[in-house]
Amino acid sequence: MSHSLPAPAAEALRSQTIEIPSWAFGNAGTRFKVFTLPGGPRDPYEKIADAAQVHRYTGIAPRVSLHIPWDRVEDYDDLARHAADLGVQIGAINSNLFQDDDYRLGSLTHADERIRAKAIAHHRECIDVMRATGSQDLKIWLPDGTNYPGQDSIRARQDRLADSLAQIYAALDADQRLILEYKFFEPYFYTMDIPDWGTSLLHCLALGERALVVLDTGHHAPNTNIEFIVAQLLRQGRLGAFDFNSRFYADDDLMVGAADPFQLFRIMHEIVQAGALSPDSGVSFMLDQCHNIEPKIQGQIRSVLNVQEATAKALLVDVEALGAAQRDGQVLEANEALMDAYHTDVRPMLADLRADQGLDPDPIAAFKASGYVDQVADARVGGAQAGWGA
Ligand code: PSV
Ligand code: MN
Ligand code: MN
Repeated sequence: MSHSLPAPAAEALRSQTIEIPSWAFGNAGTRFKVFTLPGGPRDPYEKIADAAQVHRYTGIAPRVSLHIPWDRVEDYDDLARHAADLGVQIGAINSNLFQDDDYRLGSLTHADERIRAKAIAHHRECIDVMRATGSQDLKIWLPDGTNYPGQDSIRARQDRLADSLAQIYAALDADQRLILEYKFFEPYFYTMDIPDWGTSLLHCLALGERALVVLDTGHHAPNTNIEFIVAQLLRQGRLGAFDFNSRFYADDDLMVGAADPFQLFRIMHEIVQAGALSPDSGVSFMLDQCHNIEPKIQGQIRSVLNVQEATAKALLVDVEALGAAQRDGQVLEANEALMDAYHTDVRPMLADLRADQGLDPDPIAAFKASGYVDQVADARVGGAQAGWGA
C-alpha cells in the first residue's frame, strides 16, 4: 500500500497546529504524591525551552499556553522574545482562580464584592500579559461551585458570574478573545457554576462574538457523546478551543488518545467535515495534560502525534462514499466508510510527510537520541523545580 497521503490531506496536515501547556513540564502528581524527575524546569523560561523541543521534533506545536501566576515573570516582552528565539510563541493565557484562600466559596461568583473584584482584577493582569506577549486568548476555567444543596443560591451565583464575565470581556482589546471552559464536577461536588457546554455557551452568547467555548475532553460524564457537542458548537460558530486529554475515570489529564483513540477520531471527523481544521477557523487545538509518572516532553510528543494521527484518519474518510451511503439510507455502508478510514494505519504516511518537511520521520526516537533529557538533568541542578503550581 502506498504511503503517500492524498495531496489535500497532506496540505491540511502541514498547516495543522497544536498548542501545548507550560504546566505539562513541571512536576505534577496526585494528592498522594508528586514525583520529581531529573531535569525538571525551574522557571517559565525553562518550561518554554522544554515545550520548544516538542515543536522541534513534531513541527506542529508552535505555541505554548501560559498559566498566571504560575508563569509570572518580571519582563513578559523578554519571555516572548525567549520563546521566539526557540521557534515558538505564546498562546492562550490561563487565569487561576483555584489556589487562593479567598476563593473558598467562589471567585467570579463570590457573594462578597471585594473578593469578586479581586478575581476580576486578576483577569486584568492576565490581559496585560496577553498584550505583552501577543497572546490572543484569555482562557478561563472557573473552579467555582458548591458542595451542598442550599449552600448558596444557584441563580444568584449565575447572575454574579454573568456580571463578572461582562467586566472581564469589556477589558479585552478588540482583537482578543475570551474562551470559557466548563467542567461537570470537581473541585466542588454538588454544583459547578459552569458545569457544561450549554452554560458556557449561554454566557458566551450574552458576552459577544469574541467569547467562545473551550471543550476539555476530560470534563464530561462517562459516555457523553463529545463529537455531538463539537458539531453543535461548530454550528453556532462558538467552538473556541479544545483542551485535549484522556480520562479513564474523572479529570485524569492523561495523554490524549490514550483512553479512547476512536473518540478522538470521531471528534476530528466532525472538525474536518465542518472545515474547522483550517488555521483561520478560529478553533485552537490545545493539549491540557499533566504527566505524573511519565517523562514530560516525550509524553507531550506522544499526544501531539496522537492528535495528528486521528486528524490524518479523519482526512482519509471517503466523503463521497459516506455522503452517498447517508443519502441512500445505507446504514452499514455509511458506518463502513467511516471505519475504513479509522482502521487505516496512517503512521507510515505521516513519517513520509515529516521526511518531506525535513523532520525526522520518528519524532520520539529522534528526541530520545538527542540527549536533551540528560543534558538538562546536568544543567538544571540546584534551584527548586517548578511544579504544578509554581
Ligand atoms: C482543572 O480541571 C484543569 O485541568 C482545567 O481543565 C484547566 O484547563 C486546567 O486545570 C488548567 O487550569
Ligand atoms: Mn482544561
Ligand atoms: Mn481539567
